[in-house]
Amino acid sequence: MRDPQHLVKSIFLKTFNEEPLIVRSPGRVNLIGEHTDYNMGFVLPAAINKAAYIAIKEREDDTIFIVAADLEESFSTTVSHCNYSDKGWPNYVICIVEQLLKINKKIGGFNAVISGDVPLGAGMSSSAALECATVFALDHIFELGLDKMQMVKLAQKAENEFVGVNCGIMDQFASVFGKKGHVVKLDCRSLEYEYVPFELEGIKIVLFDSMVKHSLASSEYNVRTSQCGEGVSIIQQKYPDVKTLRDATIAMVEECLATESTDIYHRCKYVVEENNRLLAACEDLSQNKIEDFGQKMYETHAGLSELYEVSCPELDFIVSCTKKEENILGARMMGGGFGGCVITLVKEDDLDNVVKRIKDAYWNKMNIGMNVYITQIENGTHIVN
Ligand code: GAF
Repeated sequence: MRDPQHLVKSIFLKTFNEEPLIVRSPGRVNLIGEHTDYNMGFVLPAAINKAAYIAIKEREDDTIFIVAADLEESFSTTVSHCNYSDKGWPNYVICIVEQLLKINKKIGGFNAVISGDVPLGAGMSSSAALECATVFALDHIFELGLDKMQMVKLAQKAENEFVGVNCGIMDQFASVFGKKGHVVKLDCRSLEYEYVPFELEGIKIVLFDSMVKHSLASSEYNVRTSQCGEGVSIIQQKYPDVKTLRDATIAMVEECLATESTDIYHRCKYVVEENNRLLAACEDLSQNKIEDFGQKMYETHAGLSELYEVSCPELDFIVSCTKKEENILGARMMGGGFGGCVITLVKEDDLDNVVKRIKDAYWNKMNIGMNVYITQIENGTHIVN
């Protein structure tokens, strides 16, 4: 694959014959704290060495002309009559334009070339990365004066409204605020955050991609968000101060939900446990107890699979394979679920052999060739030229 940064630049120069601004916005991993963001809990993501790129420059007129470098396709519309495209891919740019116009930001026409190396549909937030690259780039060329948190919220709103997924703030936040060598402990209620160093001697973050892109992901995601909301409404009848699952305790969940629908009880139990688990995992990190941290990742997977029911046989199988490897410290499915990647912490010494054994086992059992990504933690959205 060609380097996407060079690709967007060379295609921009060739197509428009002028020098663009280039913005890089990364995909993300999340170490622990899954499905906690929209419940106003904590998450622990990091931006990675795979990113979306946009090369961009303003135009004299109000035309928006976008080229997808990898597809060799283009799309054009105007700011005054801004349309979505049947092709799909331009809409991750257009949905940002739409949000900016809604808040009365003055933007003009622009030329853009987009590309990236965040695998699509692998749960590494390729769409959030492109949306964040776009809002950052438009803010810069049209001097809109947005701060980073406003960009994150605008990109999240675009995803909610255009993609129709009631996602939380984690993916956009990680893409914009990521910091090299650090995970970000984000409190999704107050939006306060802390950078926690995550450069573990001899340990790599390795993603095993199940290659499953489940069509249920968006619809089931929205079912989960409303089940959590229903759980909160029931708990509130007895404990009015509970506004979100972040405010609930396990004791409250047991008292108020154990006799309710099993689904609601299980979903809420998982979320409250996961939030507590994340806080304990951060303690492990601060004391360098990485084995304990890894065990908590396994507990998260069990909760996601059995209580939250967002895993799938392929992800469960990969996690079961990792348990046989003494050089894997922890593993769990990552992101929304129903496919995508398993995130693992692997000791570097035996990395090649571990990867080979898991790839082989997956092929033998599922007849699927998997991709494996050895990630590094990089900085969030920034200008690269
Ligand atoms: C998806 C969403 F976009 C995030 O907001 C988050 O809820 C995640 O699933 C699950 O933790 O990536």
